[in-house]
This record gives sequence, structure tokens and C-alpha cells, in this order.
Amino acid sequence: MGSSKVLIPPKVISVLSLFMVLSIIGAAEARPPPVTEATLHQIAASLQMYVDELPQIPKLLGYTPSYGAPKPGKLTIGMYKTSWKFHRDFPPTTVFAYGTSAATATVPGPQIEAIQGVPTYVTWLNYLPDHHILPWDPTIATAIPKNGGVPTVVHLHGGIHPPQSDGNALAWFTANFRENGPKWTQSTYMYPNVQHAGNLWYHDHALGLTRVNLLAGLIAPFVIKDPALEAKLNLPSGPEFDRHLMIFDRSFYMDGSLYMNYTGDNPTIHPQWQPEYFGDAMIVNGKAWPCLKVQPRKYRFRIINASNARYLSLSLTNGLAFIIVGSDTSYLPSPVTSSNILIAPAEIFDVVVDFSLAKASEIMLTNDAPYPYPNGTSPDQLTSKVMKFIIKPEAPAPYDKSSVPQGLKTYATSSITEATTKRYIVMYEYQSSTGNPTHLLINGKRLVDPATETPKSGSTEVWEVINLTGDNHPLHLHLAEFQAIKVQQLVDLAGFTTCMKVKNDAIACNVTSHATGSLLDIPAYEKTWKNVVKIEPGYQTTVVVKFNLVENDTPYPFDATVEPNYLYHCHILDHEDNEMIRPLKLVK
Ligand SMILES: *[C@@H]1O[C@H](CO)[C@@H](O)[C@H](O)[C@H]1NC(C)=O
Ligand SMILES: *[C@@H]1O[C@H](CO)[C@@H](O)[C@H](O)[C@H]1NC(C)=O
Ligand SMILES: *[C@@H]1O[C@H](CO)[C@@H](O)[C@H](O)[C@H]1NC(C)=O
Ligand SMILES: *[C@@H]1O[C@H](CO)[C@@H](O)[C@H](O)[C@H]1NC(C)=O
Ligand SMILES: CC(=O)N[C@H]1CO[C@H](CO)[C@@H](O)[C@@H]1O
Ligand SMILES: [Cu+2]
Repeated sequence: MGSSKVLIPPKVISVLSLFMVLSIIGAAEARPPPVTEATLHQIAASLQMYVDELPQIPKLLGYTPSYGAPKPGKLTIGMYKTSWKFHRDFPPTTVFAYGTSAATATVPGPQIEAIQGVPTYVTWLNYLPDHHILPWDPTIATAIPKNGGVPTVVHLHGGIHPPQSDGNALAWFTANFRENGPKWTQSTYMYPNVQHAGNLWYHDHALGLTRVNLLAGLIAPFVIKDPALEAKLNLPSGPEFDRHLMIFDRSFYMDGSLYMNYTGDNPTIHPQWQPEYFGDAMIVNGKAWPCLKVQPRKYRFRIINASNARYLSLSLTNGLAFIIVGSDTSYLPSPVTSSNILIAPAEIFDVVVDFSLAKASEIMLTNDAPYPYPNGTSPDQLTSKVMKFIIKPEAPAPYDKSSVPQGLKTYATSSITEATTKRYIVMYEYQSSTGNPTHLLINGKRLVDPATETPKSGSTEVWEVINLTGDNHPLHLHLAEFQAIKVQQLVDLAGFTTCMKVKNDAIACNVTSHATGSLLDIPAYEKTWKNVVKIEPGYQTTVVVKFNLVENDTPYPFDATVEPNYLYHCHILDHEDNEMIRPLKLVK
């Protein structure tokens, strides 16, 4: 299906891949023996749930406290090969982790706390070994250093910062900067923190290795605070009552090492690449199915879905609901109470849970999202459970001074009418003759193809995003903030898809005559400026995209139009690594 001109003939690939599998994948450290899905499931099932305490993610200040106004902060964060205990009864697991030293590196890495308007400078250093701890695939577009080493580059997800600090997939570097990717410019990144307060996270973004490097452990939270706003809102605060829950799924071998399949879906085309990674164990803040003892009062949880591909549909038991106060980096205008939240990979929800309202002393955090979402398998007795909260029986109900005000925060209003440009963004999946996915493209193009999305810095655009695949894809743009305003089913999807496969041109295929089906509700908890929007299969999602600071509708205070520009992509990491990623080049 689709434009054959972009495909390398399979025969060439299989000769290449045979050679590369032997020379490159084979070079990973001692390759474990093959394992079955049933064994992986058994290993995860052998871990007793709710025995490890939820870890507190260590914090680094991204500013320098001082009398008067805080001053810019300077941090040096390394990437280390180290070991991490994912469960009390499990051997230590070899991981790649962020930290200020090998001894203090953690999974997830340290959270960086920044203050709005106060820049944070981070020097990112790679101390990783010559060989990866996980398999990877040289036949997808991948950073392959000539002299060994693990290519890395850090992207601050949700960050509004100059292109040179964006962590472009082609700005990768190996240990000691022995080798740099073609778009590498500097080792110290500057995060101006000029955007509104909210939740972000940082993770690796090296070309073709994002799924592997995140699976290995290179993920961590980043928070921008506006102290005056936080004081006014008076949400639960302080390290005990304001916590991150960074959730991801992983599978493990019996010896505790991380599992990733060495064999691809279509091994003759891509020897290792699989369309989605799903693990058997649910990990929160680095522990499998942890528990947290809580007081009967309000807590704030900043929930980040750091899975490679698993969507989470989260609920609480025993009568508790989420009071959602923010989504991605933005607050909602007013709180939304919901018994369930659907979180795409890389999506963030900021919620308050009031344990004083619980009908029992033990509360489970559960997941019932099918995988792949929305038409895959239902989670089993392992992945349907995430963590447990235990209300301390000994605790007297403390005086809880925090509140959840009805008015949270409003940003400059912007309407679709101020959009200057409309673009059609069409998602395709390509399959082998056996019907297995081989790669995914946006608008039929690859990352190396010249930029076609060239918005004016400061402008507002409308992107009509059309999913012609069977999966929901979380769309992520670097730099921009955006929100879905309409989700409409495509009628005669088969006819439209057939036309698109030939013409790859939504207007020529009369998209407006197809985008006339039923409308899907956009949940109230997603009605704010976001960094990830879920794209429903078979629908056209209308997204308003702002290329400015949405808080006051003002231009970026830096030049966003310079090299190496930005990117936009699907945030299912396995898709992003296999071409569901495109350049985003702002112009003056
Ligand atoms: C690994 O992938 C291969 C090819 O898709 C598949 O046959 C095998 O079952 C997978 N292994 C596991 C443990 O899922
Ligand atoms: C987490 O994100 C992944 C992709 O980034 C997505 O597939 C998964 O559904 C998300 N899970 C939750 C709980 O949001
Ligand atoms: C996927 O599931 C939804 C309901 O969740 C259903 O409406 C839709 O028809 C299904 N699509 C496919 C392709 O099976
Ligand atoms: C698009 O619609 C016009 C008329 O509205 C029709 O002439 C044309 O054939 C249609 N094109 C396709 C590809 O369906
Ligand atoms: C939900 C839905 O209709 N998804 C379709 C998207 O397009 C692919 C073809 O590219 C179909 O296979 C899916 O059924
Ligand atoms: Cu995707």
C-alpha cells in the first residue's frame, strides 16, 4: 500500500539485515536465550503485588534560590549504566539511568523543578558503554555510530525552548562526545521556562533508538512552578502530598534483566522492530505494583504515562474519583471530576484524590485499556492492576488546609478563526505480504524528506489529523501547544482510504465530503492546551495548534526558526522510531 518510491526493495533489506543482525544486534552483551510469552507472564506473575513502597522521585532544583528573585540554575546530568531493583524479591536489573552520578542515578531519573521565567541550564553527559543492553534494529533509520557507544539526546517533552536545546533526533551523541549526529550543536541545553507553569518530562530521543533507550530507563519528570499561582490555588503541596506517579509497563527475564524481543514482526524486512512494546508488569516510579500509605486527606498526583505503547485507562476503587486539575503542561479552567481517565503514551494528567472520601482503607489504582488501544486485547489480572493506596489506620484525620478551587487558570482565548493555515496530516501504516506492519508514515513521507510543515513563528494553525490505521496514535508536536476541538468520523472510510493510497492528497480525495460522520465527545479533562492529542482511528481530528506562548498569546522570546528546527511525531515510541516522525520547521 502507498507510495512504493519510498520503500527499499525487501531483497536489499534482507541481505543488509542479515549482515547487520550478525554484526550489530549480535554485538549486544550476552544475548539471553529465547523466551515465550507465557514464561514472561509467569515471571511477572511471580512478583507479589503491593509490597514495595512507592519511591519518592529525587528532586534537583533547576534554579538557584536567593533572597529576592531566584537566579538561573545550572545542572549536570549524566546517563549511566547501573542497576535498579524493580521489586523487593527480584534481582537487580541492568538499566540506563539519569542522575548526577552513577551511584545516585535512578529509574525514573531525578525530577527537575524549575520556576516560571527562571532559565535552567543542563549539561547532558553520556557515560553509557560501547554496547546497548537491549536489542535494536539497524534497518530502520537509526543513529549508528562508527566507533560503538550508545547514541543519546535529551528532549524535554512539553518544553518551549530554542531549537538548539530541543534534543533533535539527529543531534545525538555518544560517550565523551566521541561521535555526534549531523544536527548536534551543543552539550549544554538552555530551558528558558518562559511558558506557563505545568508538568513536563524529559526522555531520550535518539534517531531510531527512542523506544529502546526509554525502555532501558532514560525517563524523568520536569515541573515548572509559578509560586504565586500555586499559593493562590492552594492545591495539596509539599513532597508528601504532591507526588509524581510515572507509570510504565515492562517485562523481565528470570534473572531480572529487561525483556525486549530480539526478533521482529517481519524479520526478513526488519530483524528486530516490533510495532508495539507491551510489558507484563506495571511499574510506578520504578517499582512493580507498589503501594503508598496515605492519610485520609487530599493528595495531588502528577500522572505521567511513560509506557512505550500501552494506553492506560485508570480508575480508583472504593468510591474514589479523580479531580482532574490539569492535562499535559496546562491547568484546566476548572476542575473536572471523573471516575476514569484515559492516558495515551507520554500524556500527563494532574489530579487530586481525596482519600477522606474513601469507603474502605485499601484503594486500588486499576487499568482497563485494551492494547493496542482501542481494539486490542483487554488487560489481564497483571496489567489491570497498577498500585495500591493504604489509608493509615493509625492516622487521625489531619487538618487538611489544601483546597481545589472552582477557578483554576485560564489562558488567552484563541479561536479557530484566527488560524492562518489549514494542513492535512494523514497517518498511514504499511504492511508486508503477510499482513504485519512494516513501517508507518505521516503524509506518506519519512523523516529525511524535506519539511512540509513550515508554520510561521507566532501563528495559529488548524491541523486536520486523519488516521487511516487501525490504532489510536498519540500525536505530539515539539514546541507547540495544541488542543482537539472536533473529532468527526469519516464516512465511506474504505473509499477515502483507497483514494488516499493512490493520491495521498486529502483535498483531491474530497475529505470534506467524508468528514461528515458522527462526532465524538472530547472529554472535559482534555479541553486545555496539550502536548499530546489522541487520534482516533477512522476519524478526522481537528486540532488548533499555537506556535506562540499560549498563556498571553505572545510570541516566543527566542528565535524558533533556526536549525536544527523541531519535530512532530506519534508518541507510540515503536512507531516514532519507524518513520512516524516528521520535521517541523518554523519560518519567520
Ligand atoms: C517475539 O517476536 C516474534 C516475532 O513476532 C514472535 O513470534 C514471538 O512470539 C515474540 N516473543 C515473545 C516472547 O513475545
Ligand atoms: C501511555 O502512553 C502510551 C504511549 O506513549 C500509550 O500507548 C498508553 O496507552 C499510555 N498509557 C496510559 C495509561 O495512559
Ligand atoms: C473498535 O472498537 C470500537 C469500540 O470501542 C468500535 O466502534 C469500532 O468499530 C472498532 N473498530 C474496529 C476496526 O474493529
Ligand atoms: C470529488 O468530488 C467531485 C465533485 O464534488 C467529483 O467530481 C470528484 O470525482 C470527487 N473525487 C473523488 C476522488 O472522489
Ligand atoms: C477504526 C478504523 O476504521 N480504522 C481503520 C483505519 O484504516 C485502516 C486502513 O488503513 C483500517 O484497516 C482500519 O480498520
Ligand atoms: Cu503511532
